[in-house]
Amino acid sequence: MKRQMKLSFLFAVILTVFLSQSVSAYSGLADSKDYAITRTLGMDYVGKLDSTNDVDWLKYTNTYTFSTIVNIFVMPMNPAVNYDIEVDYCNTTGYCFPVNVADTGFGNTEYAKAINVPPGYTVYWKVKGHNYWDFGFDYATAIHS
Ligand SMILES: [Ca+2]
Ligand SMILES: [Ca+2]
Repeated sequence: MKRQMKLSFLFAVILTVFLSQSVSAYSGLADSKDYAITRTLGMDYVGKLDSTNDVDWLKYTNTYTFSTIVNIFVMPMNPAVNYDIEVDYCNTTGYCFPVNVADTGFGNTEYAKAINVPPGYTVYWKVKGHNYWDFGFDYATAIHS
């Protein structure tokens, strides 16, 4: 019994630490492309959509002198929610076009795969709810080479 209590306390601490990473996520944060959160390749970003109209924009610019192939994903932190990513791929003159991303359903990770990013190009991606009720939970997203 004592051991069980200890474990659940530990779990609560871990959960609190985990959830506190997303305190900066709210409607008004990164709601448009102009205010997209700049990301580098690698580390996950944890955010939250807190209303039906809330979206979060993120972006990555290839600052290398060579092209890089990237993958972008969004993973909902709750199996009851369906989050989507929409990708906008922009060249050095600011001309952008969308990249189709297939929906993978409730609770599943969604991927934009094998996007070739030449030097100076910027990839924007928007995290949004799939349905009007898909919000209220954290997500993790990242861009990886
Ligand atoms: Ca937002
Ligand atoms: Ca989805």
